[in-house]
Amino acid sequence: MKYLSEEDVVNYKRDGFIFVKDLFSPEEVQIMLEDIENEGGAVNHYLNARLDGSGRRAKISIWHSLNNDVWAAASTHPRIVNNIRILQGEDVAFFHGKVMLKEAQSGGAWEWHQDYGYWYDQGFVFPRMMSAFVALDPATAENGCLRVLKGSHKLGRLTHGAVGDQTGADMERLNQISQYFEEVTCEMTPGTVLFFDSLLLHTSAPNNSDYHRRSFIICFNALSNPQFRKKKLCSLDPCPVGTEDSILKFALQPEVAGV
Ligand SMILES: O=C(O)CCC(=O)C(=O)O
Repeated sequence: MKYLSEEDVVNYKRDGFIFVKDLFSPEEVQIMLEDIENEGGAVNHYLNARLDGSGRRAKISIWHSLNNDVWAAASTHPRIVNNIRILQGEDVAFFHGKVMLKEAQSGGAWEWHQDYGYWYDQGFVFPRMMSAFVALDPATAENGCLRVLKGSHKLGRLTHGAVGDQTGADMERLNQISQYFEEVTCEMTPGTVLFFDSLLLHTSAPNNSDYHRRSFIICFNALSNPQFRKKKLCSLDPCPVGTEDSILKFALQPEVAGV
């Protein structure tokens, strides 16, 4: 079990994010990657793309319910849900899951934004929301890993507007304020998880490398946070908590895997 300590919570509240290295094992990551590569899997079913500011396609597969698949197993995994509860300081509901397919030589950028820049417009009253970013491939500066402004969650919500098909923070304001924050390049090994606050400013560059940068992001809302718009509706129920071996149950049988 990898549960965060009180000191980790203090650091998270100071910085707006925290890394947990190897939260998922190589076997668990492999099962998630196999599902991405399965043409009949959930990722292909929900696949979509959002143009970035320069017209490149940032591929995303997103869903708002827990289904009977490896992604639900990862979303409700005790190492995810219990750490989210520890950091949020209360029980949470599952909001959505999304696989980000930043493919070699083609994956588009994600513009600077706060997740609450999107979610404010979906009617969430407070920014009591957060995410777990699971690296599935090595994430490096070269293949467009996440970059965050450490401590920027303390700014409160910035004004956001449309950038391509995405929602981006007001760049004039961002250019003025970025000097007050350290920019952290979030290089991550597969299985490492970045927990981050919905007000943390973050971005990622396009992938011009020869290596995919795929990841799974799971988003949660605090149970004390009402939503007044029925748009991208979030469940009001506590997120279920699965078992330690829940992902491993989705391993392909050797005959299906062609072994
Ligand atoms: O996957 C990325 O590079 C960025 C994703 C992101 O910023 C988001 O989903 O809020």
